[in-house]
Amino acid sequence: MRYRGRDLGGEGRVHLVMESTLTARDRVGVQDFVLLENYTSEAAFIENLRRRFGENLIYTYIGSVLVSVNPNKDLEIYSKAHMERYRGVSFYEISPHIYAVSDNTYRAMRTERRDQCILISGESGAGKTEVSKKILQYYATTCPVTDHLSTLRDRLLQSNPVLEAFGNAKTLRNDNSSRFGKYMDVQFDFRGAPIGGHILNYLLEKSRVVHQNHGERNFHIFYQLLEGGEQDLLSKLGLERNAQKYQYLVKGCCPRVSSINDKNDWRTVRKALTVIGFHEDEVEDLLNIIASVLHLGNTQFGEGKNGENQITTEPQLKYLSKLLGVDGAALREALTHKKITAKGEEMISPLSFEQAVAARDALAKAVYGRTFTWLVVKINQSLAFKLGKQFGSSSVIGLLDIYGFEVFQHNSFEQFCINYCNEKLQQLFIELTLKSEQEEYEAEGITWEPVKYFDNKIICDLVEGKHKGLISILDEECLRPGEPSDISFLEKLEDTLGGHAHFVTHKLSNGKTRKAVSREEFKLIHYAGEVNYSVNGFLDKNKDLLYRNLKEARLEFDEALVRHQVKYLGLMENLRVRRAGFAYRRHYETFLQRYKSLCPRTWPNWQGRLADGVATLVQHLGYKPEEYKLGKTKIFIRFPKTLFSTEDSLEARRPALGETIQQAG
Ligand code: AD9
Ligand code: MG
Repeated sequence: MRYRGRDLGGEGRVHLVMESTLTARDRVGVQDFVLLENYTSEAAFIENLRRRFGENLIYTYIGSVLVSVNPNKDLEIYSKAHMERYRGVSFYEISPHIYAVSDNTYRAMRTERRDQCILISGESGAGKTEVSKKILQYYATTCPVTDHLSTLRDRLLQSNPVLEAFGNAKTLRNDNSSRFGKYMDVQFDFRGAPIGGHILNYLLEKSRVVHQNHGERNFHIFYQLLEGGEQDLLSKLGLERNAQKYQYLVKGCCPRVSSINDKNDWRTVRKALTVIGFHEDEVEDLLNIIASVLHLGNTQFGEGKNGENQITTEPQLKYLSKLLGVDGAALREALTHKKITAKGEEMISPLSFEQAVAARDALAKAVYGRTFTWLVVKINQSLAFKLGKQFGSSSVIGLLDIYGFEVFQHNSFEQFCINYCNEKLQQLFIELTLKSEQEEYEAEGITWEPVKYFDNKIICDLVEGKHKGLISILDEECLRPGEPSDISFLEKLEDTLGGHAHFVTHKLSNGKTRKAVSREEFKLIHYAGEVNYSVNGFLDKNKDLLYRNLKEARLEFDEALVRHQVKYLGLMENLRVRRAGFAYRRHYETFLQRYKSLCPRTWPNWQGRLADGVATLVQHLGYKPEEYKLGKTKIFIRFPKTLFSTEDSLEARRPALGETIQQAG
């Protein structure tokens, strides 16, 4: 998992590591991967993560990128005191933490008056959502807040339990897995106080409403309502306090989860809805809809006297009509018939049993999906910045929390969407990392050799290219008159994309067949690895986006999992980029202030230009020309060991320095 904030205070980097002894460094590893001696070795990279993890040090930098390993246990590192420790402190002066990233991002926003964004990525269960909450808590606790803004702050925080209740579920991988993507903007005024927020949601896994894999659950809200709802409320909604009674809740065979307390969570959500500003009648509407989804799931069909397909569960129909406020007869008709237009005339045609079940499930998914969208709209209304112009111009910090790259034995449209999304994120990430690095060298007048890296734009173009991209071809096939099918879509792909270096089907150019890809699959060679996608269901799913999820859960340091993520997140590449340039940069003033005691000509005070003072100092220290460069305002040091030896000299001189100061005192 990684985060990116802007690196405001490049100087001061690795301060803590340098303060520690070599032995300690060996034990806890390095806190910034750019310090790794053997930085091209994946094994050394993972060993460093392992050592730090063993010491409960879950965060490590690669420059301004923060890598985090989920501890899956509560660590005492998120208290208010910890937050205070990271306030206003330069990025590398203190051990790596999400609060350091949060604080630096915040300060960059304020000083540069530019919008900032923190990108969070990683596999399911990596801890993305947890960290996005920690960032929000950090801002809520440390930013200035006046009385009338405290309401907004509370609403921002309370939006999480509500969105999680309706958009998260237990999966095989994560008991609280986000089944939607979220981009949240927090808006700040000129004083740095949070004044508004906005949430963009996408790709809710609506299919979960009607089906869950074994060992998984539906969205939390259903269980919360049944466990925590007052008896009166349940009676009004026609519900029983037993999840086993509801078809949409029994598919995964796990109504209860040991790590989840649905009753308590229900109270939290009810309170949060009130804090956010939902009126009682709006909450009632919301719960009516949740209950009606459960009733829909229990709506059964059977054969009537004349062989027609009909609803056999009258009580459900009664509740549905009451809760949704629709006429019972109209609902009955809608669930068992469809309208078709033939020769310009509208006709009603009965649905078969299978068609009726599919229509029922489609209705449940649509109702839930729209309710979720409505919920986000309501939350956004409550977070909207309404305080007028007296607060001056504002800037935002955005938080992105999406799915991670995933590969299963069987991959379908869902994995295609997720992996494409990650491909885009990876592209953005590499571009930003390189760009900001290059910009700094340019601004400081430093020449450097750019590092070659794999540009995954070629894969993004393959997927999103106009007319010739995979998505365009899919859309065109969905709209094509005639009888488009998943296989005709695959054939179109072969015609258009065959021969592309990152696209493979079973057909070989010599007319023979490739065994590794079946006749119903295409393979994409992604940045992070090769994935075979089965085209089955692509057309239907493209019209109605759904999602599903994975396998076993990640409690100790799982090397295979870590290795995979190191690979797919491109961390080694990122490290190479960082190391190919200059590992450290410091403003002349900071550098001189810290090390001036190591040179008689700069101690106790250098009177001339700062750049000349630094040049004098490093010459005295014996830096070789290839080890450093002097920019306009900063010194750039290529190798960590150069700075290590300077730090060691400082460490060795400290007692003597102390004596001098004492004597002078
Ligand atoms: V998914 O893609 O939405 O399925 P996430 O969001 O990456 O996934 P999440 O934040 O939900 O994972 O974390 C999974 C679980 O790991 C949490 O419910 C916690 O129990 C646990 N976790 C995550 N981060 C931390 C942490 N910093 N400290 C302790 C953590 N536990
Ligand atoms: Mg999540």
